[in-house]
Amino acid sequence: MTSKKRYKSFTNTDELDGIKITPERKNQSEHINWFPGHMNKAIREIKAKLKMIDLVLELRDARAPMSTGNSALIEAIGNKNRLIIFNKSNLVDEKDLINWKKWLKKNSINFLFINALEKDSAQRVITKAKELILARHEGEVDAKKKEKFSLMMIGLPNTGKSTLINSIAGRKSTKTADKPGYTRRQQWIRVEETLELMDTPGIMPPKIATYKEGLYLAAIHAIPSKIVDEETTACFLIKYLLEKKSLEFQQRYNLNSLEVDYLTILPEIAVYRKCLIKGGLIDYERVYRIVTQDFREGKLGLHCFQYPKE
Ligand SMILES: Nc1nc2c(ncn2[C@@H]2O[C@H](COP(=O)(O)OP(=O)(O)OP(=O)(O)O)[C@@H](O)[C@H]2O)c(=O)[nH]1
Ligand SMILES: [Mg+2]
Repeated sequence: MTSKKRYKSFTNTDELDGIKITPERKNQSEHINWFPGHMNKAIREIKAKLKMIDLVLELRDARAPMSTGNSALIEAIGNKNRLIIFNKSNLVDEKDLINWKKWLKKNSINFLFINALEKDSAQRVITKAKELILARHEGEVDAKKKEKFSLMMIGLPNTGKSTLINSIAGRKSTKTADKPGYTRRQQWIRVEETLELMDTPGIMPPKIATYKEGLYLAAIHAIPSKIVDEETTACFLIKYLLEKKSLEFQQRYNLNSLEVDYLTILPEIAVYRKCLIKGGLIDYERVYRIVTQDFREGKLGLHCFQYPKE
């Protein structure tokens, strides 16, 4: 719906000062949190099923490898064997991937970087999962004859758990959507006689450590816009891309310079993408949506918010 309040005059950029526009203008100590009741229930249900599971596949988003971990989930699975899968690696720069792989190897962590939409990734997950399960049973009588593998998919919302299950199964066995919190209940998916997978609802950490991490999670869409609005997410992203001097960002919106304040960028994008309404007013909501969506689809370059700790 069009409301006067949503639009600011393009010709008078001073008006921008009048509106709530940046994280700075909000309370910086503000905490971002999203932990609806069904997530608590989902943790209890994971614990209840662990006995039947050979290996837990923990899905994370490769654009925020640390912030998409969840200590509450790790605690819930206890000492169950775990493989960490960094999904959406097609949206991450090769250099970042190399750094992370080095760090993970050095720390003896079982991991894979994948793109859940690809068949080849699904195959790599199954091969590695079976390898880890058999290695744990090594030395046991009949270990090599283990005939049935039960895997459980866990992780934050929207990390691609259901998508990976469908790629492994080779059919649409569970529903997916670019909507955090889409899967609401556990579901077993039988891939073949010898392989079954459990889909689970995405679970957030009960407390997100810092405001910045909350913004990373909003940017990759692990948190819905009803919790962090698109204005906050888009302004954070624009500042991040300016700081990184992203040429893809500059080219996509035909920006004059990256050496400017992000407030200068908003009208530029609006003009270039025709987010204007009668009287030269800017539809800011549309600008925010375009930037957020383009970033999530990798159209503003390949990025990773976090670097491995030395
Ligand atoms: N670019 C890209 N998109 C992906 C990848 N994997 C999943 N997606 C997309 O991410 C969105 C979320 O996927 P889902 O599989 O529904 O995520 P989920 O982890 O099951 O989410 P919840 O059910 O909310 O916990 C969908 O739009 C997928 O198409 C990937 O490797 N690369
Ligand atoms: Mg799901």
